[in-house]
Amino acid sequence: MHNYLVFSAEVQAAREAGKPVVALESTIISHGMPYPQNVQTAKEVEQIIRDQGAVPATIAIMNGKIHIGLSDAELELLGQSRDAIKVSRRDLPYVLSTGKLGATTVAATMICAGLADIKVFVTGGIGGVHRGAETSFDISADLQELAQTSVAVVCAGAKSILDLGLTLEYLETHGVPVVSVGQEAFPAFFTRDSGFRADFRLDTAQQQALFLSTKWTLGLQGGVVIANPVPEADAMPGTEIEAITRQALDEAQQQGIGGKAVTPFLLARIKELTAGRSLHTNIALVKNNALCGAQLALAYSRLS
Ligand code: PSU
Ligand code: MN
Repeated sequence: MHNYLVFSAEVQAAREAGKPVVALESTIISHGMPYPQNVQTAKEVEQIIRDQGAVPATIAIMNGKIHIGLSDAELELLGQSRDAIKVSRRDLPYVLSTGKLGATTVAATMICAGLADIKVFVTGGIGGVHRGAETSFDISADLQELAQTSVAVVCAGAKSILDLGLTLEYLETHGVPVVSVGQEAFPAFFTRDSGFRADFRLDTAQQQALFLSTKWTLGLQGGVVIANPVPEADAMPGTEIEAITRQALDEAQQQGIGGKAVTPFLLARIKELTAGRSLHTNIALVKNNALCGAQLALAYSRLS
């Protein structure tokens, strides 16, 4: 298995020194944000994690290897690529065995983090149960991964392109705890309040770390959603984002967009329809999550 893992020098040094490492996904770079803001954001997010005293490990698939930690040149390659494959659990063996360039989703990043023994992973938003899933059956593999892979996923909740009520039901069924930070509400990515409550509220990194270690010490395998709301000043108006989301969903249906193309299509359309303001919010919330995730990784490593 370890033949597939390649660690950057920085991550390798952290492993040897026992320093906490924070995983970062790469679909957000290749399919979630435009160039050059994607690469710029990826670098800034990594620096926020370093400034807290942890080590960032952005994960991607290159030349038949799982790269844990990318160089600036590798981030640039991924950020500029037009044909990087969006890699979820299903896609991993294909992209690895063919040597193609792959950007990992939440699900695939969790798998790779698990293989590399990284317990905390920072992203923007998780995938979930799509609106209309009762007919489309479109449920992100992220949820099934959270059910089985023991990695904490720090995010700003999930976008309301999804059916957030059904997403939370699915997570409950699979025993995935949803923990919110600083509030009771489950956040909705662009906005702080989805109208649904998270299962638990744990405000400090120490509390969150104890929660993780308790779960995993008990042998309760699987992930934890650490839902950290977007800062108030960077949030978008809820009514505006709902109208735009409905329009993007209608367009996806009219154009017959299906399968793994759905989420990237909706993300790109929302960005266009908000004239880039959603991108500002997206960048702000990922940075905010990096701070939260770095502190959690530090607190968790102090426990063990
Ligand atoms: N939601 C976002 N931003 C993203 C994604 C989801 O707000 O960038 C990406 C993540 O990589 C996530 C993936 O894991 O989309 C989910 O895709 P799908 O719905 O096809 O499972
Ligand atoms: Mn899907």
